[in-house]
Amino acid sequence: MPDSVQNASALTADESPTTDHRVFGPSQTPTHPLATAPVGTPPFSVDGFVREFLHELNTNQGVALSRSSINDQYLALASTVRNYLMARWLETGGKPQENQPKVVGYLSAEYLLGRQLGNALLATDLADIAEKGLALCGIDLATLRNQEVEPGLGNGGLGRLAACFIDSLATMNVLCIGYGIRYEYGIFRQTFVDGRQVEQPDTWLQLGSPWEFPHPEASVKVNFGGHTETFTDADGVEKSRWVPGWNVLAMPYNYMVPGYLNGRVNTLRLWSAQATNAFDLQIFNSGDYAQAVRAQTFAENISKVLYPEDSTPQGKELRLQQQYFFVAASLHDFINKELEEGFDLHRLSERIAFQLNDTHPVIAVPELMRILVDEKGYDWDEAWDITSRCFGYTCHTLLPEALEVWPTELLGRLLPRHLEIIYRINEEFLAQVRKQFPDDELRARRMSIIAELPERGVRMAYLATVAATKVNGVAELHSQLLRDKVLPDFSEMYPDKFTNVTNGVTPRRFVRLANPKLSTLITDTIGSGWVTQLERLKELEPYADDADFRAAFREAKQWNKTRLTTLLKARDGIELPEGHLLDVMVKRLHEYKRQSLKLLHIVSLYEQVISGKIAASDVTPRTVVFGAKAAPGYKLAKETIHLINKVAEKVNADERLEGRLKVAFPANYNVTLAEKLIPAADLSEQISLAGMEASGTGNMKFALNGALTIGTDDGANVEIRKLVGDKHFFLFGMNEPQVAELGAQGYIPGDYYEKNPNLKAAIDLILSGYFSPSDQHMFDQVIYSLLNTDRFMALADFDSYIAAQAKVEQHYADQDAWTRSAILNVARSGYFSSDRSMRDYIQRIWHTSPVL
Ligand code: 26V
Repeated sequence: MPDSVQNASALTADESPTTDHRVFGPSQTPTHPLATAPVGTPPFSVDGFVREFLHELNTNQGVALSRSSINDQYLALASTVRNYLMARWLETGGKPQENQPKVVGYLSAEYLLGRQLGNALLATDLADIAEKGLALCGIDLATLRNQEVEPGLGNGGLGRLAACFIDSLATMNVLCIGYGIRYEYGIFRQTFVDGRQVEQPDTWLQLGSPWEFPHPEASVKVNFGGHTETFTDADGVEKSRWVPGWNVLAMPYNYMVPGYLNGRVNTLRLWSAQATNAFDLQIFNSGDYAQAVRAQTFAENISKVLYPEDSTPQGKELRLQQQYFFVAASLHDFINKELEEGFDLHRLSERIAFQLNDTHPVIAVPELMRILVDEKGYDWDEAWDITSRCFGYTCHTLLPEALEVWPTELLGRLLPRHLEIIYRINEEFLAQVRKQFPDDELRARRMSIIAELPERGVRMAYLATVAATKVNGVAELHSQLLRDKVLPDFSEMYPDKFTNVTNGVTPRRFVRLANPKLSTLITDTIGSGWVTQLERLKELEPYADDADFRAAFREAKQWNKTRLTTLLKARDGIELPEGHLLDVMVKRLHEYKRQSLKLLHIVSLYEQVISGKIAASDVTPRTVVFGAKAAPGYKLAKETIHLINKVAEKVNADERLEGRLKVAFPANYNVTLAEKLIPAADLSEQISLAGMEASGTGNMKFALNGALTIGTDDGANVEIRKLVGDKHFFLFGMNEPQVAELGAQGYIPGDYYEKNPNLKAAIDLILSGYFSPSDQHMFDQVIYSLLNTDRFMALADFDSYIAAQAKVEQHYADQDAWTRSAILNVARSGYFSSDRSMRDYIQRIWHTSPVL
């Protein structure tokens, strides 16, 4: 227990309920309620909560309640909840011990956490008490929740997955340290100006950051640059060592990762870059003061901003700096701080399983080799034996342009010793290839970790695959394609290395918190255990045939729609009409995800009405909601956003539609908005070209919240459809083999345009400048890329997509049938809990066990 909590000093809180106006008087040396609280039960009475809250308001914010701002109140509430979590955190984080269970070291450049307060209140069961206590102070809990700016330290699915995984591990009592980067600016805030995306910096730290604990004393020095030199050691062996050129400090900020109602609190450790002291700065400058200050800025740049470019990962020096920065700090931290002194590193894999979240942290492999060989004096084979037991590698994409290849020129300049080590790993690996596959030099070249073209570079996915104990894809189809198409030579050489772990999402945040009404209905029907045993949702199946349950289910959906309507009105000035089918497509904007296909559906419907081909009254009342950020440098994606907004403008204003078709595109889609949008949705759009979306996780969140999916046979859609059943899922489009075949045949998008009059009319309407009166050619790029290349075959799937949408409308017309399907989607999606994903990782990859 920290002194500051135990020996709280006398304070004045006006409007406090006590007569002596003291929260803690000197005569009352308070025993902090946390000291005696049984694990997992809230320690506070409402009165106790009020005391704690006012105490925090007074001591941390230095204000009286009467003068406090909403931000003060939010920060005080956060500290109050945090203090409760802290007691267990300190325990969990105790001194390293012998025979401690194995820890998961999740290495991820991104954590898309979402707001913390709601989750912390849920994990501690303090929500009711807090609400009542705050009400006594005249404060509305919901207002304080809305004060929180979410930490958006990730781009999309990959970052959110990391956040779901650490939530599940804490809930399952598995020790885990999440390692990552504390970006000062997370994913940009998206605004629209004339329908165009404009990026604003994400200043998430500006109003205070009550969930983090900086530990400057535990900072770690991270070296860069310089050169290597050879020397002869005491035994006469020639060795290489790194003489770095410059360094920065990595300062850890710890975040609590609370398990759900189990008292466990794991740690997320995010590193922030600081300049080292003046002496170190002199290594790369000549002692000139102004230059030294500039150097400080240079150092701090490393954790300044999250790369929003998930479109062109290659060639960014700062990005490689970020990767090495957090990986070096994390390995150092685990080996030197988390292990007991004198620990025999031969046994490292008994204590840690490092999971590489995509290739971003793969530089950890040569870094561990460097530590073992250069710093600890192990010989190469011993070091490789240790290293190759410590890592698992998860691949999250199949797109060739998304696989990181670092130019050797850059890697060698930034990390010269690591490049040497990588060359040696490659040499030994290729020797093994040649031994196992003699007289197959082409194979050895194909498998080389070093690419020769277009320039010499290190293929990080190959390095990871060679080093890892297990390599996994993130859905069955993706794992199969990874084996058969991306890494076929490797899967032939190491058939047992490859496995699948289908992604999952945390039911705490994405059902229990995001959908309180549905959660209550579920708990009232099957009891409360489902939040940690999501497969128990199966018990809802029989209720799909119960008219009362269906009515209650529809009521919950309606409540979510009303909540969304209120939010979008206040947040974006968007009016959602009542009684519409809510059709939602939210995800990053990428060509492969095919927002353009959804757009063509909308334009086609619209065109058919305004040209009189169909009557407005034939259109099923529908509102399409988009949410999508485009990478700032991804021109076509940004043009697509612009086009969606322009189409929305026209469609929404056109009375010929009689209000039956609306398009909404709230800006800045993020976790916070997802939590309101997904529970309200009727229809989930998962329409990527088959074989392109590794898994998707939004698809799972929608199904769990009772939206039906219209989707291709891609990623985890395949598994969702299998589980919920074909009758309750709208499948369309080519499957992956058909895509491959059409590609091999030579795909000509123009043929589809010519053959389908509705498609042609929709495209022609855009080309006519109808949506861009000021410039007829405004959207030529978007359209010509579809007509000329259409790399992701949107036109080829158009017909089938429209037919599937017709089935959606038919089904939706029978509200009972639709609700039945929605309930079955919920009941049959329990598999997609990230708790299940974690069990799979634990059993097949990490071999860890829960602690008690
Ligand atoms: C995607 C693309 C697409 C085209 C251009 C280059 C590029 C570069 C990076 C990426 C994203 C790669 C990593 C990623 O975020 N993957 C996502 O991981 C999620 C969690 O496993 C998964 O659900 C998504 O399907 C997958 O796209």
